[in-house]
Amino acid sequence: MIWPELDALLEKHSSFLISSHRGLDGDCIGSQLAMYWYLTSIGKRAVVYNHDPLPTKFGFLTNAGVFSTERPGDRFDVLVVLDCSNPSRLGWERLSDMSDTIVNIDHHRDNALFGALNIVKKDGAATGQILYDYFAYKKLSYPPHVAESLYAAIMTDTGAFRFSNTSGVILRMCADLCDRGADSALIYDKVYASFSSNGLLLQSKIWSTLAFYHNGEICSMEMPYALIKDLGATYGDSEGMADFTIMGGGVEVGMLIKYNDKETHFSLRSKGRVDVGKIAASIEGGGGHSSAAGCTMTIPFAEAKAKMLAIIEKAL
Ligand SMILES: [Mn+2]
Repeated sequence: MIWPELDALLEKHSSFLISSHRGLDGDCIGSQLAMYWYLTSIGKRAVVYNHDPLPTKFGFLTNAGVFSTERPGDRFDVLVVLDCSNPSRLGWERLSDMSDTIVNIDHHRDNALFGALNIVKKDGAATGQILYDYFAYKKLSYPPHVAESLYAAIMTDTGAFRFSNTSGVILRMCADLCDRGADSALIYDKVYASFSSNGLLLQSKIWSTLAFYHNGEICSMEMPYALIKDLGATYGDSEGMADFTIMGGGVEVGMLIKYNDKETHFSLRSKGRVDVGKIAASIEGGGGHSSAAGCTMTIPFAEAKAKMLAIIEKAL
């Protein structure tokens, strides 16, 4: 049981820096807020710092204002890294300048176990699930806004309870979070149904690139990063589009390709036959889950796309 170790470490120290991966998603946001609440509730100093900003659609969450992209100038006793398989995914460097001790809490199976304490539940649906279990172990009674953060974390990493990582355990957990005050309809509405008109316009442009390969088993969509700014949209508006690439019957693998002159990023999705986590991990810096993963190639778009198509076709 690793919880007593975590207890001891959190008790012993007084200042904590909380951070997560680039391209903030619901799980990393909700988990950071839950950890921030817990640490401050036991009288600790906690600061939340991420390379990328909080997507505006998550601004409704209580304490959303603690998210900062400004690197703190001081040191912390402990760096708590949540939902992040590898320090390189933080997007910021010189971790040892910030703290000597790292606590690593995550559910990615390719987690590099880079912490002094590693709490990695590889079969977990979300990092929010791990924190839920910790709070349950502590028999904590927490306010509705913390239940809301944990619910948002688990909801987004299960694709609103549609992905195969959704289970009875997860649904019972989320039922309990609703009993504790999480408003499931409101959270769904804020996260999935609150796009700006510019955001929807961006999505329509991405949809217009829809293409199929390999007898319809591979589906792709594309977006030059510059399009976001051109349309007055935000990065968050393109988040979630990758999930649409496996909506077609007969499609096995989907990819959303985002690119600029220097690099080409792939958000990969699979219905199960192909392990896209393995494909992503075969590219340096890439990784993820068997059904959803990501990687970046530092080569131009057309070349990168052809290369990825060949890799997927081989896996099929
Ligand atoms: Mn996650």
